[in-house]
Amino acid sequence: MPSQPQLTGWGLPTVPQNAPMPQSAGPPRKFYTLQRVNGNGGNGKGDGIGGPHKHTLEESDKVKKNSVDRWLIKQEKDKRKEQGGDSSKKSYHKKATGNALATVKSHCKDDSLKLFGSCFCPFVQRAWISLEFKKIPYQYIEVDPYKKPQSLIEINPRGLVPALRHGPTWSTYESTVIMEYLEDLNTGPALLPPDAQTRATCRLWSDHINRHIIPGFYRLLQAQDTNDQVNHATELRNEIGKLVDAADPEGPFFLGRSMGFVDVQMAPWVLRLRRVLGPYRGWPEPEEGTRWATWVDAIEQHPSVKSTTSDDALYLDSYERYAENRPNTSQLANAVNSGRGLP
Ligand SMILES: N[C@@H](CCC(=O)N[C@@H](CS)C(=O)NCC(=O)O)C(=O)O
Repeated sequence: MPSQPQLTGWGLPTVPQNAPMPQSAGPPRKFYTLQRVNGNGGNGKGDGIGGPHKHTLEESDKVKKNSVDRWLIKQEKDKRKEQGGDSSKKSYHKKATGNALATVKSHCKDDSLKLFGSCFCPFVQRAWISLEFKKIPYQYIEVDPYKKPQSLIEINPRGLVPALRHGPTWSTYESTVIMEYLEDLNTGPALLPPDAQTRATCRLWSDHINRHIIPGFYRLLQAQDTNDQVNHATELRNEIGKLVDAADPEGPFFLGRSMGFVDVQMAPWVLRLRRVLGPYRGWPEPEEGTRWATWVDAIEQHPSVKSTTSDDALYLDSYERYAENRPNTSQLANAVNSGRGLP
């Protein structure tokens, strides 16, 4: 029988009794005022002299209030459509916050290399960390991948972020392909090691992350049944355990002292274990002194990771859709629900 990965310091994640609830919508807002036109401009001349108005003042107020009500109902409906459910629920953010916002602002100028991204997206963060790590000049363009603007479709017909344009005509997409392309530019520090065999090992473990860890993360997050959550948490813990066991024993990163390809592939989900699976599914903090804790800490503290990370609330809000398994959340959520691989 194959031996299970030996990990110290893993506690089986428990399901939290008090998962965060959406905060209240705040104090009521006034969306309209009722203006009485009769007696001031009612004759159509704006001279303050009343004229023959078609309605009584009360009817006039009712007509205006009805059109405001219709507008409000439409707003609610649009919001519901966008969030796949209830308008009181949290939805994905459309603008970075914290350190990531500062990075967006310092990369808003036109450049021949353009990263089309979304602030909440972990696949985007992979490409973004790589650009920051290599200090390659680039322009960051925030897009809503659920609205799929033409500029995104032109690069990626499937309308997924990240997408990369380099030069006037060439473009590509898929986070791993983008990372490989940036590596092939041979600008700045390398993420892959020089030796062919160690490069292959890095690609093998990147494949493990994409094939086993990421789907496991979403299976756990989307599961609504408590038993399923416990099973998926165990599966995810085991798949992460295999990766930790394959890492350099000293670390702190996968291959040793510097951050590399496997670390960047994994980093966005390491951040989201704490910020998303922690609050929604009781995923435990790494136990101090373990190899896993050393790795998580090194990833969290790396300047290229920090500079592409928003404040915690952005992730908590943006993943509520997944944690409630709302309909129409995303292509990825649909794929996980129907047992298919990642889009
Ligand atoms: N395999 C793709 C996955 C990209 C992906 O799923 N991106 C999400 C945002 S995190 C997206 O664009 N979703 C749009 C949709 O579901 O329609 C990659 O590695 O780049």
